[in-house]
Amino acid sequence: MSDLQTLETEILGQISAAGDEPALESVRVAALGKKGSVSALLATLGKMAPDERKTAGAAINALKDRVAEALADRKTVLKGAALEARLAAETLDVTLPVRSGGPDAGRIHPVSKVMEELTEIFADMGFSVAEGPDIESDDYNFTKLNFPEGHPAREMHDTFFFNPGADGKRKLLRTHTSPVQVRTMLAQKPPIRVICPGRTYRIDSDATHTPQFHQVEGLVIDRTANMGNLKWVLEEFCKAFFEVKNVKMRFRPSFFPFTEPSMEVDIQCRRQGGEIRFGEGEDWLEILGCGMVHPNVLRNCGLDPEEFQGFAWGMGIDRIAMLKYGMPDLRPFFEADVRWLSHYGFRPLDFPTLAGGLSA
Ligand code: 2U9
Repeated sequence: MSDLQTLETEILGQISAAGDEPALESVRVAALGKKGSVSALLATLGKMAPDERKTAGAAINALKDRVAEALADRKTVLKGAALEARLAAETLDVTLPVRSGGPDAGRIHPVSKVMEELTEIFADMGFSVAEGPDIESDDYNFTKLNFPEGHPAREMHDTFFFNPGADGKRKLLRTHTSPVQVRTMLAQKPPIRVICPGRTYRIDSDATHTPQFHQVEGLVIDRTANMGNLKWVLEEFCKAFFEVKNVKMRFRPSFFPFTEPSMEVDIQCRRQGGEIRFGEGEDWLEILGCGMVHPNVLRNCGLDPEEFQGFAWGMGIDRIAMLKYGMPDLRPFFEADVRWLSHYGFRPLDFPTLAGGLSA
């Protein structure tokens, strides 16, 4: 056997013995690489006489081609085998039952759930959500809302004040979300249709009050917004939120500095053995306050009351969550007890939609 044949047999043997792609690559480098055995043979051609170079050159190049072809064939085989092995190793039994725990173990807090529900209901009526800071100025929380300096209504709010800053002014924790509407009116022109859900703070603590609580307020400003529109919006909201076909509402005169006239609103209910049902019965339950925006507030927020008018309302989210989901005590809302949350919380992927049912 010539030297060339011996070399070819040797290399082809190594190629078929290579068990994986890295081993095959080593064989390729040893034969066809810069310092490989076949490349070394090709390098001898330059020193040969022209006749000898012609025959030897043809033979060595043919050897090189056969080696390259054998390498390519083996590579295809090895690639296929590697894929088969991976597919076999990575098979999943899709018929196995879903594991408990994991992301499904967490629960959405009823306050978050009710905020999602409110947003869904009011978004459907054309409202957008506005947000603002929890730390506010006295001006936005009180003065612009028609609470005169030194007015007892400021004290009624039991405000958490910060120490005065370099300018001598005291910042505070907002006592209602109304400063968000003030900011909205200062930043955008009517028509305005916003709801403002968020955290609020008052120095108050008993079975039905916590120092930090949640409110949602709403504001509509345009040229004609009136009490009839206000009544419709609130009735539609109550029907959608409590998931009843009809609900009777009662509007009683009241007082807030920022609205005139002002009203408190009760909804019809039936109390039965510790349970409350809405949309039926002879009892009444107060759920919100509302009114037409006071002309002074419009003026303070850069709007001419001769040109624009509007209505606003406010309600406690914690309270309506307790009513809707039958939670008797407010304090556990803020205690982060997983046992309470696993009982009253909601599954993370059950998003409330009007079409699919809010609390389904
Ligand atoms: C602007 C103008 C008017 C917001 C309103 C109420 C009535 C109200 C309370 C209900 C229960 C707060 O959580 S609660 O104690 N709120 O009764 N809120 S009208 O009126 C506004 C707000 C902003 C610029």
